[in-house]
Amino acid sequence: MHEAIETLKRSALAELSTSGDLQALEHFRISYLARKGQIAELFDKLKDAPPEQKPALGKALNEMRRSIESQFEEKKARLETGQKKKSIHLDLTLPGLRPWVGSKHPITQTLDEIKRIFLGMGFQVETGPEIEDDYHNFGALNFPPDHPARDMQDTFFISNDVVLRTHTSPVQIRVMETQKPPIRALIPGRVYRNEAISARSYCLFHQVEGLYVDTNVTFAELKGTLVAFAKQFYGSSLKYRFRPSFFPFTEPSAEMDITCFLCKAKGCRVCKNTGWLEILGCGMVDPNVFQSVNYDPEMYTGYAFGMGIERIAMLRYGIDDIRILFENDIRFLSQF
Ligand code: 2U9
Repeated sequence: MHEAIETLKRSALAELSTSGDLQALEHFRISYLARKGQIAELFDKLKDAPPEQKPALGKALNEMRRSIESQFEEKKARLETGQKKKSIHLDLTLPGLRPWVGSKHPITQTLDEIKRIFLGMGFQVETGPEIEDDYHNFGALNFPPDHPARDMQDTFFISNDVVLRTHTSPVQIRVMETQKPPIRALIPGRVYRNEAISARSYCLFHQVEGLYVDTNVTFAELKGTLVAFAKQFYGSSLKYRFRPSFFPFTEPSAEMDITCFLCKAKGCRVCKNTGWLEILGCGMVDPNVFQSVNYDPEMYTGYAFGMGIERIAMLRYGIDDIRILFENDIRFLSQF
């Protein structure tokens, strides 16, 4: 009898699913659910079943009837309110959706190109922490105790002795603390400065710095390396100049300018009518810095350089507001 219950349930539900209007549904009701319908007929047979099977069979019959009745009521309500079962409408003639293709952020693209050039000259990428102690960010780099960069106005302090690094130079200190010369390191990374936010400056930006330490490293090698870099990055026809400058960690120090590629050195708003663009700072590592890392300044010399990536990317792509590089606006980013 269990089999008969199951068979009736299956045929009732199949018929219910094909009953497309109220008339067909009424036909279904009479056939299955009415007082003399197929379900009632099966209930009648219960009296002939062996007494020990009656409770289980009664339960199965009741469940079958409840299930069919509830689906019948549901279908009836749906047909009465004119609702059809929700279906997915597909218009196969619509044009397809164009998938979004991601691209690298202009800062990453600029950094990748700089890395490619210096890796080709034997430099190796090194990284370090963005939260630094005062010693690695300032002391070991020959900043005097009263240097203005140590001021709250310029540096984000986490505690008296802990800062958000203001440059990537502490990584070079860490590299020299753990490795012996020769060293050819390229250090890209995020740095933080407590400056008023404007079109020209932001509270964080990216730098890439380089350090080369060995015996007999000269300023001529520094110039040769940086000119080779600039020619690959900006084009071989550029003109360049080195101007004297000052940094606590290098002596002598210089800044490198190239002829303005925006106005072909005729003078424009970006080069402030000088025809020159400053692209990086550099110098020979100060002997005091070597002393901090226990390198003998009589034995070793070295050069270092640094550049701000935002500035280089802004010049390269003609961007006039640094803030847009940090806003993640898809209308801006999808242009790269
Ligand atoms: C060690 C020794 C020397 C890194 C250097 C510069 C010159 C420089 C600026 C460029 C634009 C910072 O982002 S910016 O504002 N950097 O001009 N950086 S030499 O010299 C070092 C670093 C580490 C141990």
